Amino acid sequence: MHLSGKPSILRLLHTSDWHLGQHFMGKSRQAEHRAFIDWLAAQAAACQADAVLLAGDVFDTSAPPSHARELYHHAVLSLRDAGAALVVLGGNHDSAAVLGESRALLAELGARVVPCAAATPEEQVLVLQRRSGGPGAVLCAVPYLRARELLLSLPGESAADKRVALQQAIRAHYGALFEIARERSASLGGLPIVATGHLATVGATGGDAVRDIYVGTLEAFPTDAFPAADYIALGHIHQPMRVGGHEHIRYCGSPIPLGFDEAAQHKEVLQVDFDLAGLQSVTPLPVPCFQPMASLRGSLAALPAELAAAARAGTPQTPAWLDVEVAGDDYLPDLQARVAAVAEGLPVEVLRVRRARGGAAPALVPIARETLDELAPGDVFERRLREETLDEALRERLAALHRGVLSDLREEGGA
Ligand SMILES: [Mn+2]
Repeated sequence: MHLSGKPSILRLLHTSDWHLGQHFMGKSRQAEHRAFIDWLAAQAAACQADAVLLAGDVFDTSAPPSHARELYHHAVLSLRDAGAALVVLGGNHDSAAVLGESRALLAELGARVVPCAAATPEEQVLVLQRRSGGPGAVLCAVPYLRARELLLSLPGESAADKRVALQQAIRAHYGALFEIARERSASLGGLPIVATGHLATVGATGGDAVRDIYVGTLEAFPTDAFPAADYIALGHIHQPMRVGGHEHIRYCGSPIPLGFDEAAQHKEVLQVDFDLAGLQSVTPLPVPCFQPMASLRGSLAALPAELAAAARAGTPQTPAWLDVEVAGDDYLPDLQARVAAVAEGLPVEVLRVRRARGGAAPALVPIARETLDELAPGDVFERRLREETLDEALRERLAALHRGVLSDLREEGGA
């Protein structure tokens, strides 16, 4: 970040990973999403943002329910009323066909939609206009890129070959757009260049949950393969972070926690200011918490105090959603009932109760009564491996391959 003292010529709001229509342990996120959209429109009006970039995963599924589509339309209209131009990029959760179907209609309302890689690179290079009139920046509008859009698969290629080829194709895609953007920028008197993306990158830093995403992945995109844009607005990772220590390459993260593992994260939208020299500043705008959520871990004895503390974030109208994991060696067949009794009368809703796994004597844990819901996929695989006689090197290799498969699945349908 540099503070040049020159006037800002363009102000963007960078957001991503809305996952409209998400259903979460039987709970709808509709009210939270609506509150977020109204908050975002108010921010865009208050800070006089010129444009809002939505960097992929608009919807949670490829066939979003009607209420999710309605929220999307509500966002388009609210941001138009707030005076900010909306640019929507497709994510790995989005169906390109669903985003594409309303593209021409939304263009009439000032929103530009790039659902997938276009037939020609020119279609993905957009000029962002200033509120006050006139061009403010050139945008390389890059959505989530599917291998089939960029490459012809060659018979006999290994999975590793395909990943290397895809990475090179993504780099070439950025390169082609950037060349066009540079010419466009020059012809407009040297405007800043912004790029978007919806992908995992190497060099992203963050908590363990995020780090885990990269374990075993070869397809994460190296930071130095991005073009020399003034700002790169990324989606796909739900925790806000800068990439590889770069101030100008950012994930803004999802605006609401999409799982209990995100409950403790700060959720934000990034306000990005440009002057004629390029990036001026990046300012996180913290998104208010519309639905308190917490993960509680501890012994049954400690639970009443923990529940009471978590309940302080809830109200009778909006009870706090809780994920409770009880530690201890006792076999507790009536755990659900015990937790429910402790929660009685508090403004909380316990969405999940689990027993802690592992401990000193995992072999003695009565796994027969366990349900699959209580286990992570890695645990299931590990237990299956335990039934085999394998040397340590082979066991580790199998576990690593399994992590790679899980990571691929997350890439397609996960974050
Ligand atoms: Mn996502």
